[in-house]
Amino acid sequence: MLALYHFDRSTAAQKVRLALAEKNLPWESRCVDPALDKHQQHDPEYLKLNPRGLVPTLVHEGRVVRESQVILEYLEDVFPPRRCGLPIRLNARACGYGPSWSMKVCT
Ligand SMILES: N[C@@H](CCC(=O)N[C@@H](CS)C(=O)NCC(=O)O)C(=O)O
Repeated sequence: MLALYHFDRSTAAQKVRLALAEKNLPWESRCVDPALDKHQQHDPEYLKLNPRGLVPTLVHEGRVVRESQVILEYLEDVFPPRRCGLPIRLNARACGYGPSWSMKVCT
């Protein structure tokens, strides 16, 4: 299970939520409320996960991943994008990348 420590207004956490949604991955929300009267990002329990007291933090199968960019790379490695059956080069050509058939014929 993936657990994401985050709060709604955090743009760094938003990137991670978008990646989770794009990959259609189920995840548990662990809200870290930074409100002035709460400061949950400085709770001793949370600081054990993220000593800098920042969100987001992802926990997956006991692994703690910090820094939004690192989390995005982790998700890409562990849950790579699904590809359809075609080889990658064929896929790319079908999308209009690479030399097209007509260009090959004309040159
Ligand atoms: N480089 C970090 C930045 C994380 C960051 O600055 N998070 C902010 C929210 S966007 C935060 O936790 N702020 C709480 C605080 O400063 O106490 C990342 O991308 O994960």
